Amino acid sequence: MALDDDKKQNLREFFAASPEEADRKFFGRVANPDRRGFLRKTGLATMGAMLGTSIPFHRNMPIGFVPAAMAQENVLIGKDGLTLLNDRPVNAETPPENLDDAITPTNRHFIRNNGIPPEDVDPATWTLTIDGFVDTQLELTIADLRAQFEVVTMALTLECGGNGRGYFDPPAKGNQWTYGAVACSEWTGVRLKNVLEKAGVQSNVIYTAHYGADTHLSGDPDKLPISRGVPISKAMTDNILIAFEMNGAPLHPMNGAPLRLVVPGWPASTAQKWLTRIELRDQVHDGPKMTGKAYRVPNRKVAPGEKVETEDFVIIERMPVKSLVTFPANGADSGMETEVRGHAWSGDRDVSKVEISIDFGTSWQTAELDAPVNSGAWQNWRANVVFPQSGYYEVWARATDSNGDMQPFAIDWNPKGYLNNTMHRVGLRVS
Ligand SMILES: Nc1nc2c(c(=O)[nH]1)N[C@H]1C(S)=C(S)[C@@H](COP(=O)(O)O)O[C@H]1N2
Ligand SMILES: [Mo]
Repeated sequence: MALDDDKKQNLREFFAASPEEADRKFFGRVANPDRRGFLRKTGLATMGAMLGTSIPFHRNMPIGFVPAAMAQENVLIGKDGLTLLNDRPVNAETPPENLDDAITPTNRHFIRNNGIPPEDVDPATWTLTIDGFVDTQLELTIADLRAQFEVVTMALTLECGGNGRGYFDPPAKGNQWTYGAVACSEWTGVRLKNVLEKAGVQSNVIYTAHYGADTHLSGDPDKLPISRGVPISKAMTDNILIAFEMNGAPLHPMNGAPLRLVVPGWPASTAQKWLTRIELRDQVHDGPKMTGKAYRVPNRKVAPGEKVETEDFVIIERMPVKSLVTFPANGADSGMETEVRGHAWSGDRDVSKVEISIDFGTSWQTAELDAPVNSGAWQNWRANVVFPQSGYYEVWARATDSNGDMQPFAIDWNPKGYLNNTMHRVGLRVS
């Protein structure tokens, strides 16, 4: 791409401020009645020059639209193939093309810390307490977990509730995640359900509360960075693990070593790292980041920028249907024919269909879609795509789940920037 980073930034700002005006001024595009853009010859030439090629389906491009290859976020600091968004606490995501593996390698698993991770953890003496409304309080070492419960290995998808926040307009405060706060590694551990059954869940229990050993950014030992929980019905599902291995090795320190919860399908904030205690409660948990507006969305559709009262927010439960194109990379060169592939997932549901468009959503081709390797794992898909002539194309992917929910084209705005499951667009120069 001939475009330098400053120009990319300006273009983004220009389009963000006034998409239609930017489109008209920058590219000479005017809207047709169907909201598709009509690119005048000079505009077409400008866009083509910036992309280094022509755009065969330019008549289908929606108005107010930056080609995805130009809109790519600036990569801040590369770190094991991750993009660092914040260093205190550490937050880093994985560019989509580095998530191409069916099982995410540990060095490509995103990191989302709310506080300061514990140091010098000793797996041999680490204990997990199960208490609250239980028949028998348990104190378990990792050796106890291995000895007393069935040890299972499962591929499980974790996605931060704020993944995609970077594309909200007006913007939402917080880490500006783009696409890569999602991963599906292989986790080994014991089922949360089996451990809770052993403790004996009392009949008044409605919610869990999870506690970890990380410390609050302020350094105040009486404050917790985050403590979330799930309804007891969710906690008793088969695919939630108390995990001590990640991809066949001890957990990575940033991903919760030596012990963590893995809760697929729900905001990964429920998947407590550096896990020390699970409490069973007779009321909804009220720990840090459970209350207020954290990990909550309005109980109704709201207009972009609309102010919503705290009491109108509800706790996010399952994550919505979503997919990612992991090959080719956005901005790549391609031959006239290519395999396009990626992953798709939908919290507590299966994905039933993934479709690909190369003509800005006018026609769709169905991809080959694998079943999940186990419940809670993302599904891999691939399609062979043939381009009719050389030029600039966008590959769009959209998944539909077993309930018929399909990924939208535009963001359903919410004040905290959660649950962005819009279609992933990848720009390609084909020749
Ligand atoms: N103890 C603890 N657990 C935590 C967090 C944290 O800050 N502290 N962050 C949560 C959030 S918001 C997410 S998205 C996931 C991220 O898991 P990862 O860092 O292994 O990718 O961990 C969750 N568990
Ligand atoms: Mo998160």
